[in-house]
Amino acid sequence: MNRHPYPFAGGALRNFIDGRFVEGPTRFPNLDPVTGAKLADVTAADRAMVDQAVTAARAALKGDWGRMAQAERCRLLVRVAEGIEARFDDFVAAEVADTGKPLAHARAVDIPRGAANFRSFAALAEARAMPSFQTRTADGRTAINYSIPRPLGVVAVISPWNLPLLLMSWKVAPALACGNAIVAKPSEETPSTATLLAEVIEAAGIPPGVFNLIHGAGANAPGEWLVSHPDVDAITFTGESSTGSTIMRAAAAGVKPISFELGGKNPALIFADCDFEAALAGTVRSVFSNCGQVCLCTERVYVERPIFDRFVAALAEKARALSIGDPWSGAAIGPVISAQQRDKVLGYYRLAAEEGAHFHAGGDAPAMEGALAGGYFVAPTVMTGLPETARAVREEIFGPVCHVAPFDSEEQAIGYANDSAYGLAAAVWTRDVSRAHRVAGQIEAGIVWVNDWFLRDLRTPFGGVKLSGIGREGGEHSLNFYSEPTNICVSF
Ligand code: NAD
Ligand code: 6OD
Repeated sequence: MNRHPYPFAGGALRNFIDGRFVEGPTRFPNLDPVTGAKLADVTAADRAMVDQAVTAARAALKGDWGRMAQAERCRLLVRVAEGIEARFDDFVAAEVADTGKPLAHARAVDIPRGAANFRSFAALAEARAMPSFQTRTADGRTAINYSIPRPLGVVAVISPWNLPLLLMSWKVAPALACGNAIVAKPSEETPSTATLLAEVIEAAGIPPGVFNLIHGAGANAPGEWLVSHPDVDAITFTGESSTGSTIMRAAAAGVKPISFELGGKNPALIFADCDFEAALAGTVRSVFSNCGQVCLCTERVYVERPIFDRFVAALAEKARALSIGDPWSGAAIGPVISAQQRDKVLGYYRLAAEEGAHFHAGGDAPAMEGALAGGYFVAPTVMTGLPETARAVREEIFGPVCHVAPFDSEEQAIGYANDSAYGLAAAVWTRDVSRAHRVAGQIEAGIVWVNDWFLRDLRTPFGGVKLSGIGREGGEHSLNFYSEPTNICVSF
């Protein structure tokens, strides 16, 4: 496919505050993970700009946005979806440039979901009805009870780099649909689609101050200044569990509502009665999609012993066959996001080797040629032989890698799946319907896929247990988080 130009090539990305694009006082480079070359400068917000963004959001709540009919708000959100679709190629080029992700992934998942998030939450919010009912007390008084949803106020949205537009819009869309005003901070690694989103939001006619965007890093930087800002009413965050823990401390000071979608160390349980080819293809997808950089990716594969050797051999063969390279050339595996992430993943490969892993595929960095030699590539990796106590089996690596281990009973498989500090997602592969329900119901995770992976319906609850998060978003769960109901009890 012809390379569509990166929309900010050679320029400087700006913050979006109170309806205006403004430069920050300092700059940092936005690097292309495919080559390591600079794509553009990003101008970072300083503390005063974070204040201005929060002030603008507060003011917007008191202006047209606060008075707007729900139907009109939802109409504007549909215009945002249309705006993303109208600039589809720009969004794809920006997402691919920032992340190096496979072009097919950006075209089929990231950008369509960015638009779908706005459409879906506009429709859900417009159709929302809260129950009302009549009450009669023991002493004979009667009342009608109804509830009205109010926005939370100013919502801080902090998002990561792996699915930048998808994950930012997953929070921005329902928060706007519920009438909030937003200050959003994308990952410093992926500022581009967030900036395009600000352009689209402005063009859609959403009033100034309703959506503000600040650029910069997290700790001791705009992220931290935003989540600790006293005039922010709620925080919604997607990222690492350790960052969630830090942000929770900031939220605790103001007893603020939080919604956290955090890390995972997700298992796949593959029973001997599965459809082998489907389980294999599904596991290849769940381990290697987006170079393993989806929080839902499988990093622990447990295979019932009768098919263990065959499955490992087939998975390793598929891993070795994955094409690695430039996303615009159609490669299935791109680089990881940064030099730091590459070093982290390679560090886990070395650690796994020290812990006794046997590598069936990968385990190192592939030799890349020409401009790609400066990119952040790691090899798709399949390993076996580690004890369940190994750090490479217990800690989230967030790269194109899995460890495969055998199991001998349903009980043992469930035990392995649940023996984790995380609880985000799991996949179960079996043809036995009773077993599928029995096993899925015992797995400690926010979502369990049976005979599939990453099949999404935006109405379902999405989130994690244990270190993987707090709360649920999706459908009514998002509407419930991004609004506060007031119960009104009218005696008659
Ligand atoms: P990260 O936690 O390093 O950064 C996420 C965001 O938080 C960035 O915008 C960053 O600048 C900001 N940040 C960092 N420190 C901060 C602080 N002290 N205060 C405020 N903001 C701060 O995560 P990442 O490396 O960008 O993303 C990868 C991680 O995200 C993985 O652990 C992955 O599993 C997780 N993730 C989870 C989900 C989910 O839905 N559960 C989805 C995607 C990614
Ligand atoms: O599909 C979603 O709604 C979602 N939040 C996916 C998260 C993927 C994590 O990287």
